[in-house]
Amino acid sequence: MTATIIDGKAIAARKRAEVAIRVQALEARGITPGLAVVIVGDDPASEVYVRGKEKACDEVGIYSTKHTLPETTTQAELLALVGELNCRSDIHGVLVQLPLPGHIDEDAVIEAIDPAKDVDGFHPLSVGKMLVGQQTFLPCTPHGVMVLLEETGVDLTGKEVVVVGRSNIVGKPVSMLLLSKNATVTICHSRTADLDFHTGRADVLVVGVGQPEMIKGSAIKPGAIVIDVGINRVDGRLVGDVEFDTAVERAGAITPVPGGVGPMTIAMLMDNAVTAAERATAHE
Ligand code: NAP
Ligand code: LUD
Repeated sequence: MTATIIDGKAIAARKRAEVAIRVQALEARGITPGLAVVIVGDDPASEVYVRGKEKACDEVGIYSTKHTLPETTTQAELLALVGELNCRSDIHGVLVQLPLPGHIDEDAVIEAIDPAKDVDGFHPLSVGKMLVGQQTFLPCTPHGVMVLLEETGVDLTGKEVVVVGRSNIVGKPVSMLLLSKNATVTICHSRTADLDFHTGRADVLVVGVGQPEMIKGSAIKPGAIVIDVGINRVDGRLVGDVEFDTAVERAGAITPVPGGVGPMTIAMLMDNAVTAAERATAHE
């Protein structure tokens, strides 16, 4: 039996279409949602992702501005730009693409973003609100993972869910969202003693480690739902953190790379940008 392929590309397209309808409703009130994307340096992967974000903005009707700064930009210069964007009334969402050059303190930049415009959901206030279940901006990739799981129809209540990776942008937040849906969540990382033991018990396995094809089919519970967040370039080809060819023979459902979580990250960003505009203009 081979797994059902979870078509992130198609699900993301549907989400963008839903967002476009909300943009029309804002337009009818004379409001155009605006998103500012800041990119520092010339990391080729970041450029691809930011281009995808601009293209999605055009498609759904969000006004977007792109701010490309040189690798040599100082932290003070970047903070000054973030400060300007925070003040602009035509910009409802501000995003600084990561990673930043080594001489810039990422935490300081994230904290400088107005939480009302934090469409990445990376600000500590946003993270804290998510943790306690208050309304905020959910981080795009973890939120995209939750939407993909919802689309499979799985009821997470009581399920054994294993997350591999504990980063601030993937593993930790996705674990908290899964917990909020009543899953029993195990978080694994580079110091986990027996990774296969944990992955082999997972009804739902979410992997975000940045290690090409690290999780083999033999480590997956037969019939499990596998969400592969990883994006790795190997010999000019994109592969996930899961070895797709062996995993697809074991899993019940699996996301491909590309065409899985990646497009969802962008779709959920569109959702957050429009939400930011809706919230900022609720009393207009
Ligand atoms: P990261 O910050 O490098 O974190 C990697 C995590 O994986 C860490 O928690 C690390 O453990 C763990 N890990 C590394 N090697 C491991 C091993 N051999 N066994 C078990 N755990 C291991 O990476 P990230 O930002 O979370 O990104 C992870 C992957 O997702 C990357 O491929 C990235 O490109 C991709 N990504 C995709 C999207 C998307 O939209 N699809 C979004 C974000 C990231 P320690 O904490 O112990 O070091
Ligand atoms: N920083 C992100 N850094 C990296 N894949 C993305 C991403 C689209 N501040 C901030 O955009 O949300 C972010 N906010 N991230 N990422 C990763 C992470 C950030 C990753 C993949 C894709 C955004 C994407 O569209 C395509 C796919 O998987 O099908 C493939 C695109 C390709 O590389 O050809």
